[in-house]
Amino acid sequence: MSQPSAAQLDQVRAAVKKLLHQPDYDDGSAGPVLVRLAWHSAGTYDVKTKTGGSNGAGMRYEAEGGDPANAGLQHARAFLEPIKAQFPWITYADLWTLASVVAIEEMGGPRVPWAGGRTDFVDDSKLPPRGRLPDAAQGADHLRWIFYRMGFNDQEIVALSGAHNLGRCHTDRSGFEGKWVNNPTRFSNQYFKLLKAHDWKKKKLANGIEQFGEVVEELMMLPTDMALLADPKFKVWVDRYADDKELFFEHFSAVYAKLLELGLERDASGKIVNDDNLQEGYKS
Ligand code: CCH
Repeated sequence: MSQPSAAQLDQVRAAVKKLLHQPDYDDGSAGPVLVRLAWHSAGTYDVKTKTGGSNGAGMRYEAEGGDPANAGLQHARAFLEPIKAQFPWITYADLWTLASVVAIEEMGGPRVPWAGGRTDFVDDSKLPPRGRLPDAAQGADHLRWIFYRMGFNDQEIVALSGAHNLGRCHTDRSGFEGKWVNNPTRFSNQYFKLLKAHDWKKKKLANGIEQFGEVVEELMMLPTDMALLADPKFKVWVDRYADDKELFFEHFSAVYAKLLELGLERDASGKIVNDDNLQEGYKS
């Protein structure tokens, strides 16, 4: 069998669309947690050592899946299991990343270019150590340290952070609590608007964790979200994205596509090169 065809991938896309509606889960959609799954699978990448990244879907195993930073993402993986069972030819690594771009688009966000070819082979020598994902209690220096390691610049950091339009924090996962925007299942630039509009005040939760809150709508911001406002170089992009939804969508699409490609090398035709571990169904 050669690479999965566009028609096959369309079947997977359709199945993901159907699965997004989850009336008994959070705000009624599996979308936000699927986006977080894909981001955490890719966001372990290190450009210097070429370790980490979405290839391999290592989060299925304890070494990566048990990282406290990944708490709660088992729900996202469980949502996708029936699709994997229905379409066994797709790798987990492709399914997780593809599901997130379907979710973003279905929630009203931009279409994100996506290409398949990731394998489920976990190379132990390339396992990302824990601590590669951002710590929400920190500030701008930490964000740069984490995202420069993946190869992103300041503009890209701010654009990616706009994903916090979606979903919420859960006390039993990260210790933080609440959502960033009023409609957390609709992709928009509301996060940037609210970041600027409200008078965010430090607030200590019952568990001792500090986040930011405002009294008007009972929304929240993480310390790292507030760092985007406080840092002049980040703030330039917060301002631009708050004012211009089109620009944000365009930049988000580009940077999210780049995130999902971290660690993959393709030839001019888009085929993954230097990978002997392609799943049987993907070999041409
Ligand atoms: Fe995030 N994020 N994120 N985030 N995130 C959380 C939830 C979501 C940080 C911390 C947290 C990105 C960047 C950062 C989503 C997408 C992205 C939570 C709550 C914390 C904490 C987890 C919980 O309790 O369930 C930090 C720090 C950074 C630094 O930049 C990026 C980049 C993306 C995607 C492009 C999404 C979506 C959620 C909601 C998940 C849900 O379950 O609703």
